[in-house]
Amino acid sequence: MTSRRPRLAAASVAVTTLAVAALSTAAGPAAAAGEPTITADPMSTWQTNGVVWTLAHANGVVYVGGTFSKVRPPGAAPGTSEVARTNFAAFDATTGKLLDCAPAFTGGAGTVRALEVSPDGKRLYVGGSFSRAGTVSVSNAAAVNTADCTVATSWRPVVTATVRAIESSGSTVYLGGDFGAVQGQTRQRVAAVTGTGSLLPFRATLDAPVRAITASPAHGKVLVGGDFNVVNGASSRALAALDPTSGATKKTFPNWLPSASAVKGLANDGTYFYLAAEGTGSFDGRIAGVLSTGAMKWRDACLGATQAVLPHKGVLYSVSHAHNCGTTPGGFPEHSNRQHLLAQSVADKTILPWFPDTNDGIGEGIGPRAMTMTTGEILWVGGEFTSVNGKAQQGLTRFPASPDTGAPQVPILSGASTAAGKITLSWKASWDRDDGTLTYRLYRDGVFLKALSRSSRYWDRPTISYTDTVTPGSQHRYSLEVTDGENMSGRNGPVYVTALG
Ligand SMILES: [Ca+2]
Repeated sequence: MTSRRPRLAAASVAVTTLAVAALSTAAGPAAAAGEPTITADPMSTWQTNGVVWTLAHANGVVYVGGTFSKVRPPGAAPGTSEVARTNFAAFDATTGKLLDCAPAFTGGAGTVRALEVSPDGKRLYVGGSFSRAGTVSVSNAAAVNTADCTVATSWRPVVTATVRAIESSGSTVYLGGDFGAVQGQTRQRVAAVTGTGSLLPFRATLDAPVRAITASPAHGKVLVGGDFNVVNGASSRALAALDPTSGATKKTFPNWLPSASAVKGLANDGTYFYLAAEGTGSFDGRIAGVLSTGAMKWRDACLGATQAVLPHKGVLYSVSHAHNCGTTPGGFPEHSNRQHLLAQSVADKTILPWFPDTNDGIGEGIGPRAMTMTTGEILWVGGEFTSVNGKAQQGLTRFPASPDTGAPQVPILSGASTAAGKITLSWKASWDRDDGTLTYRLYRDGVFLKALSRSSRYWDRPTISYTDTVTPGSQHRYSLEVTDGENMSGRNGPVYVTALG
């Protein structure tokens, strides 16, 4: 958070040197260069009564797809104040207000698994397992006109099974999923159609479902991820780069992912692509690759299945249930807590000090599953959680870029004198969900004495001490407060200490 905070710059000049010098081994090089994340402070958000699988936004509206039948206002307990919404809902991206746009997606398994907005913002493409969108008969894929929320009767490709991924690129709409045919033609797990739903020649054959697609027309590539082992007859575990027009293989990745790992999410920022991996006792983390060459940029080794990735302003946000990031810079050793949201430096994979969290929740019990960043820089997160930062909140939450509203807790202060005229104050470092370096302000007899900045994380809270020099034999009253740069804790203490004479 530090880099986007004008007030801190003026207030912290005196402690800048200390802050940099104090960075512990928990913080990698990216942390030293600043903390460019959004906040970890949730905004008031509506809730769902089931799993949110996918999110998208356009024109100030956030669209939510999943497996649910009701939504309810912020703060409402399960089963209260509910409004019917069948596997689809729309909200004002900024105010969070529930909108009237509400075609029901029904039939089939009755679930929405993919949402994607066209480049011009006029269409919302919807994939999943359903046979009706509102009153319109469809086959696992549909389009909603964003201007008036009508279901587009002109875009109704017939897809034989669940659609799990959609990528809209130029005038082409790529579909990925479990299917074997589209518009009556053989298409094994991936296909491309036009904006009017006509099947394009693009064709690739994969031996297992596609779960994620990201296109980079500038690099002449469509990347697909999923459960597969073989792409167009060649070994390419869980990831492949295809020609955007023909579907021919541009690059295989036979050795990037072990056989027990699948790709659950893909995204790109125009230079790099990023994947989210889920493994069973296997690779579970994130990989960054170079779009132009297909070379690996980095991979982390966190354990705890990753579901989605979202690059934004040099930070890779991800949702997972990471419980061991011990070999990743800035990461934590194995612990019983499952950390469900992470931010990493795109440059070097360092885990940044951004630790909002959810619980595991319902369904498979893996917490969040989807993200979208609005143009107003609000990160919406959806999934199967039922709490956020320890408070009841089901299915949806969101975090703004500012303001940071979370104050760190003031630590317990203790003091003792071990030498004539010397009083040593000590305390265990506090921590903050979106600030890695906190500033501790000591007071002696009600007067400001000293500011100390130290790096801390919730799993790494060093003991901090400061030795004051006073008149031998004199008694003093000490208290302590701590700030993240924007929010000041209460002041604790006081503790009374008499210096040895
Ligand atoms: Ca903070």
